[in-house]
Amino acid sequence: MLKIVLLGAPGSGKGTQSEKLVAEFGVPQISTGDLLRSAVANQTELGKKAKAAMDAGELVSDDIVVGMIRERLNEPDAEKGFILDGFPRSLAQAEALDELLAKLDRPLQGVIHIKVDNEEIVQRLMARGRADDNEETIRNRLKVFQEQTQPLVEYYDNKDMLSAVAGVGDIDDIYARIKAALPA
Ligand code: B4P
Repeated sequence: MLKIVLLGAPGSGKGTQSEKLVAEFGVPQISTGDLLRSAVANQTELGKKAKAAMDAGELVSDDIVVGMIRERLNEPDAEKGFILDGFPRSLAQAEALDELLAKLDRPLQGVIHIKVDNEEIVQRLMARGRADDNEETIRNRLKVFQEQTQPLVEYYDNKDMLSAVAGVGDIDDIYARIKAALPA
């Protein structure tokens, strides 16, 4: 039963590698980015609140995102495990996750940090061209990552839960590195 977090800057390949893990391990990918984009597309109240932050490359409020994750982790398919993709993204979210998983008695096994340098990220995301993939927003997302998400590297390292993987090069090679880094 795989219960992991994929941590990495925007465009580091979290979504790409999650799909491969889902196909091999049969546990759901839980992507806060996907959940938020779906809420925006469906014009739900939550989506309306999230849209401006997403368009600007800022984080959506912890309350909204943690509430979404609480609901998703309570769905039956998450009982067999999960790959958290893009969550947590702040210390407050990491602490909320610890609390949620303790209540569910489903402790996290480990955190994989996919490392890619900023210039490669800007190139990849400009090539993808999603609504929030323009240069100004990408640079802001990288700044937000540095300020709010990077502290999680130390947070999980202190808990001895962190493995770093080089995220540049062939997608299958990166996947092999991730598999080698998975918690036993
Ligand atoms: P996300 O959807 O998480 O977007 P992302 O960080 O860009 O990651 P994504 O998974 O899409 O990129 P990937 O690396 O797979 O978040 C979007 C926004 O939602 C945030 O800015 C924020 O506003 C909000 N949000 C989400 N979660 C939140 C939270 N927890 N709290 C608050 N707000 C939150 O892929 C990128 C591209 O690289 C793809 O085109 C892919 O094909 C390519 N690629 C992948 N691997 C490659 C490789 N090895 N070589 C070359 N290209 C590669």
